[in-house]
Amino acid sequence: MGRSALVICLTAWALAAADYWVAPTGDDAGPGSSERPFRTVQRAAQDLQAGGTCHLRAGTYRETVPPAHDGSAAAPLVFLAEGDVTLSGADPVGGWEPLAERLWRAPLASDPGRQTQVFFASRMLTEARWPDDRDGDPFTPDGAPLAAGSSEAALVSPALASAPLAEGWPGAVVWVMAGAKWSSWTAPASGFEASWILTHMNPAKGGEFVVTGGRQRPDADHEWAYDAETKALYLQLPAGQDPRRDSVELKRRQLAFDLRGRKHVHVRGIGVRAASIDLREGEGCRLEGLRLLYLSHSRGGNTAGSLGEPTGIPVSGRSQAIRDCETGYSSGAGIELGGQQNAVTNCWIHHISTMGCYAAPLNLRGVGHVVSHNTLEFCGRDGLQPAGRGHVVQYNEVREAGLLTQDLGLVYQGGVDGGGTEVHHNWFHGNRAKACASGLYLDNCTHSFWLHHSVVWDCPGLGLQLNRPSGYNLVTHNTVVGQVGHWGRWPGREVDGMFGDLAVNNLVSRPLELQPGVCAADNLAGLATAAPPTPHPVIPTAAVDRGAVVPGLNGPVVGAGPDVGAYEASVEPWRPGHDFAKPPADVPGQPAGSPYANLLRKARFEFCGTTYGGLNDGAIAPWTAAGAQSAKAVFAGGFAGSPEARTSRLGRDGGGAPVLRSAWRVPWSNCVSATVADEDGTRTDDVWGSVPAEAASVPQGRYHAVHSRERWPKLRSDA
Ligand SMILES: [Ca+2]
Ligand SMILES: [Ca+2]
Repeated sequence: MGRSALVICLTAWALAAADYWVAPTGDDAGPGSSERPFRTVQRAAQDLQAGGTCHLRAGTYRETVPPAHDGSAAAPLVFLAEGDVTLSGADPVGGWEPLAERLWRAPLASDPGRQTQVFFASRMLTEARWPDDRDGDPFTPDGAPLAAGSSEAALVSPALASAPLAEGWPGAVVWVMAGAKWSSWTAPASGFEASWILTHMNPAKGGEFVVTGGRQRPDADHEWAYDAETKALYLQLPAGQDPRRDSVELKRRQLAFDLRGRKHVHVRGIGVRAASIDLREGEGCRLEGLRLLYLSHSRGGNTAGSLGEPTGIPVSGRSQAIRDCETGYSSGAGIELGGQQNAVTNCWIHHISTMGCYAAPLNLRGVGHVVSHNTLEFCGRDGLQPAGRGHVVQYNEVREAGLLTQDLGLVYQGGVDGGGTEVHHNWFHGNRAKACASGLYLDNCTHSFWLHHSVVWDCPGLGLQLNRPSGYNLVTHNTVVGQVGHWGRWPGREVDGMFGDLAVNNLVSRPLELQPGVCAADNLAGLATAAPPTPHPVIPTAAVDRGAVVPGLNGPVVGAGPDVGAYEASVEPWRPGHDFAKPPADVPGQPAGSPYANLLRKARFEFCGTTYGGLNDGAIAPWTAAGAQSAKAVFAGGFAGSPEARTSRLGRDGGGAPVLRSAWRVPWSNCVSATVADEDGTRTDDVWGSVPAEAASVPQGRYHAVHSRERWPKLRSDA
């Protein structure tokens, strides 16, 4: 048998896997053929094998689909919409009777829980709350003002005097946005378990709150409530609207597809409503051309910083892809991307984090993801949080963030080593936070990012913010309408530095304010235009050919030299964001890398091992103890008080390093010291780092110990 014959056999086998059809008018007792389709997708999913396709005819399916089998890379398991298909997490509610003017009641046997939603004529309604929501917009909380005397134990407000709450309190949940307003917190009305965020969210500092649920009855149009005593759902509608005429739906299922642990399952063209899809711990699954609306909802009850549960589309495992999808309306995240080498491409993700917490349209963790050509907009807090390491974040447009919170960025991350994450060719604009509204914002102890060729505008705080300590962050060829600056958490301490940071060839509308130790050269201040970039920012004549030639950092160059800023004159301008009409190809998932990046990952020590904002990867990976090689423990007090630290190079800022407090629970045993040679072998340094699992010791000659501009080629003096 020749090679060609073998190929034919494999193809024939792939085609042999049975296809199934499903239609709302079908019958699960039938064969699931095109002529006699099944009625449920679940039924088809039981029998569907690798290489088979489940064809969904137009209509609404109210079920959670757990495929029983895996596909393979060559023969995926496919769920394909044929026509307008919706998988809904909600069920119709009938049996409505009028109680009083505009108030309606229907029997409901059991409490639908804190994650439910009610829809009337496809509109999402509001769970009964005080004060009432004035406009149906979750980004205007319409809360009661907190007065002096408030604390996490008791909320004080003069507005309470007129609240009809005496019977409504039991079981109610309070949502509070207070203090520094980094995040909301929620608690049962009877009490709250204090956590870290309360020290900054203390309601004594003012803010607002809303009381939801409990035994409140609807007292405003478009409010609903469930009452366990009468086992009934209550609804107030505007005069003339009738739940016996238009449909009422109640969310009953969290998932449309449960793809946890599944391999090579593809879902194409399907609409999902009031439900999500779980892609954790899988491999090679692919969501393509989906429209997911109202994917996550919760009233909370014991939250601070995050909802404490998976929200949006949770993804882990490896080689998973979400592309050409619309994902909208989540009280938590849009997509939570963990695991390895997963991709989100050409997606439109909007109206996210209506709870006002650290959930974002895209929350990254894990390693080596690609986030390309997406539009992320209308966010309670940040637009994108790139925790984890080695990601590529490119050609995205991120806008309209900070609608509920303060001190945030369109891209925001604190306390991680990015391990070479590259953020490039993006537009970041429209931060609406009332305070500290930044564009690109790497908060304290964030290291080893490369930010390049992005444009930032319409951010009243800092356009680009690197909070100290900050290390090995490369900032090159960006156009920033606004200021580039930094803020230190521990002023006056030598630990509070910007070791290894670099800023080159940036076009900025205001002077750069960075520490003297930062290698800053060939930037142009005062020239970035305030106009939005359509199709790209105006490139000032003074910026043309004016940039430093640094191989590996410049983009395409026309003329005598690279232009300063994100765009090169005479080169076809790039445009970020999603385009469903002309979807971009899948992109390779590797950072290009810079010769100037820090190669020793986690050479600085962060808030590792803690759940800083709930966003860290929670581990010091990829490092483990060096064993017999040279492992040493540094105890509370950290580098500043340690003789070993004082002789170290990487991981400190010419005399210091981040002070690590024991309360941060850094796994000290992972820390090692080692002696390494500089790249060219001319200098030997003691470094502090941790040793990766794959290496028994730190090999010599791989690591940059560069922190002075003398190493930089052809840099002119700064403007
Ligand atoms: Ca109300
Ligand atoms: Ca509102």
